[in-house]
Amino acid sequence: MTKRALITGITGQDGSYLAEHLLKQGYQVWGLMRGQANPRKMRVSRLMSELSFVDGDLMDQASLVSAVDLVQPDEVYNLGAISFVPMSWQQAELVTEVNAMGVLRVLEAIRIVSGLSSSRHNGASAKNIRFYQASSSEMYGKAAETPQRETTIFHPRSPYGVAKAYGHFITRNYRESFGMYAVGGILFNHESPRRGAEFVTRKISLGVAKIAQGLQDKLALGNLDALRDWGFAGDYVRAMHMMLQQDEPEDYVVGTGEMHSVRDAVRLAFEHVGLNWEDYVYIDPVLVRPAEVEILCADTTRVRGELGWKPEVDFSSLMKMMVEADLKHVATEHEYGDLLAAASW
Ligand code: NDP
Ligand code: GDR
Repeated sequence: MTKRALITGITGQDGSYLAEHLLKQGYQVWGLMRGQANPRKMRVSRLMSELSFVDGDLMDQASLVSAVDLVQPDEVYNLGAISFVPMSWQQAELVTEVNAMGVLRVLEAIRIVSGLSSSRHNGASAKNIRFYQASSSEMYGKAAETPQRETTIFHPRSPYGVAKAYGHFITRNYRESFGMYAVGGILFNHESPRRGAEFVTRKISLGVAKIAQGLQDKLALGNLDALRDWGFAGDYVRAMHMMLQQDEPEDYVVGTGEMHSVRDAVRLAFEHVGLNWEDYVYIDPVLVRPAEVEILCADTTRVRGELGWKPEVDFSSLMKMMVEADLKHVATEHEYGDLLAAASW
């Protein structure tokens, strides 16, 4: 029987890689699409003939019930979120609505469509629709230990991280309350040429490409000392899928287990085009966050040992891949726009 998957966040970085991965595995894939004539639909234009879309918004409970009812999925991947951390200080309530309450709404949609009573555990049918929640290493924030593992206590440092922690716990709670197959993948930063231009690796690769082609003089950045465990998005969507194929639902940390500073990322990217980063980069204090997450690094023992997952692309290859892709985009699009680049994936 062909499996059916519903992905929220289909127009995002991970949504596109996951859709590709699931289509290759023979799935029928539906993407939840919000808004009228969403311009970001272009981002999945390459997959248009194979993908189906269903209207819905994480802010709208009824739309999610209708979407789950229409698609009758075997697996739901909730990747939809406002994912840019700094925005969560400016629009904390909105970010909480989408990133926290949105998770509850998807779980409720699954519960309602599965015919599960909210007051009684009803085992077998509860496992029919499997649910993946896009949890985040931002939940660790100012963690008491490094590397961070599944049992490390959360100390989120942004409204985004707090909302993600709610999403993680409510997923676990629905698993425990209703016997749902519902898991949270605690994913560390993952990047690609499809990454939004506001995130630091893509900001760097785009900046380097424009500087190398004489279209930009300087690159403004914030905290260069922050340490992150950066991997390739295409690798991480495999882990999402694997998490839903296990006998028992479990949460996993997913990362490379290696950390690098923002400064390392900048140096590598500039080196790739034969330039010295110190001649171009300056610090803009506006880009320094109200409360920073200084150090994140994954303890990958369980994901490697129990799931058998491992990343294929290392940090240096990832930065090269992103710079190479942006050199091409910038060369063909002088008035560079993220959407135009996305259309040429
Ligand atoms: P993106 O920012 O690229 O994509 C976010 C997606 O969420 C977009 O498709 C957007 O759709 C959708 N979305 C936003 N608001 C709503 C809403 N109200 N209803 C429905 N959909 C909405 O994120 P990524 O692909 O990078 O990340 C995917 C998920 O993984 C996110 O939940 C993120 O928080 C989480 N995560 C990401 C990590 C990373 O390093 N990339 C690490 C850990 C977790 P639209 O086009 O309509 O705006
Ligand atoms: P992050 O990613 O906040 O970790 O969240 P981002 O790339 O935005 O920042 C990483 C680190 O780089 C520092 N930094 C800058 N960041 C940005 N965006 N722009 C700058 O100019 C800049 N200069 C320095 C930041 O301070 C930070 O320390 C990402 C998102 O995908 C989340 O949705 C996801 O949950 C986490 O990764 C895991």
